[in-house]
Amino acid sequence: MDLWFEEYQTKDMVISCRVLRTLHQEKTPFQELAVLDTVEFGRMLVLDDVIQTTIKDEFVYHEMITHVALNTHAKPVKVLIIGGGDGGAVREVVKHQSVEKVVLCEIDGAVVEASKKYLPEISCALENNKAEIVIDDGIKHVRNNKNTYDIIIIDSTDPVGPAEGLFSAAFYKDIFDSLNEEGIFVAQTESPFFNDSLVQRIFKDVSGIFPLTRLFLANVPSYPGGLWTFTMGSKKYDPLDVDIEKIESMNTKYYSPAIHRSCFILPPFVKKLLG
Ligand code: AAT
Repeated sequence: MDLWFEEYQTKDMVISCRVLRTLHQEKTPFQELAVLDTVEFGRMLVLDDVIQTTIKDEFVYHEMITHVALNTHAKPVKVLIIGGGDGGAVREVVKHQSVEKVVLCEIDGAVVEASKKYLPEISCALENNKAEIVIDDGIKHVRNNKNTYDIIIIDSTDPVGPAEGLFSAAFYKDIFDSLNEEGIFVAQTESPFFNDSLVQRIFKDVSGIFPLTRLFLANVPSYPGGLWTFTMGSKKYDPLDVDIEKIESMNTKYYSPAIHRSCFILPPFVKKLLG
């Protein structure tokens, strides 16, 4: 018998993938967690029936949510990741020589445990000696750590449940205060097709708080519509001023110096959202 996983990407649109095996399923205090082995995407982490990451395309998302910001900063030393319990963003951050410490603040310890067990390719750096794992709400963590980080990465679930507050203007203000004076933050900010008003609202909120706001794009096939936005707020550095000739090779599969530049080239329909 064929088993199919279905995700309602919107209330009127479904993506469906053939499943070879359900490797893990549990109800955590925060969400319903599953790890599936699928034909097209390989192993897949699913939270509340929404695909979070897959072996096939995780590299696009994890390279883009990290390297664009880290290579924009002159010398990132202390990095915070909020969410991202799978460890994919940590794996990319520790590739940077200058980084001395990366704190992963994930609300749900079960995501970390399941990723360590079933997704070793993604979670491999969670044991790295630069990495510190904090199981807590990211909102609380930034409030308690002012003027601390060079880079803050918001690798969060969609804006429902525990992640809802991670998309608010009040939270972006707390992020601003948790960064030191040359700090940069970057967040995954959903689809420009299916979450256009959210993308627009976030860009406006961040622009009201940070001197410089930029949006960039990448293609993540397992997310709704594929095309995905990331929003960056920066106190000093502009990603477009980076001398891309000087970017060190990081052994990446999607990110490259040319992509560092081209990901900021936006189609007119996206540009229009930003006003
Ligand atoms: N690396 C890609 C995977 C994710 S998972 C996002 C993580 O954010 C989840 O493990 C969830 O438990 C965690 N999270 C949610 N709310 C909070 C919070 N308030 N504080 C800390 N962690 C939190 C991202 C997938 C993006 C999917 C897009 N459709």
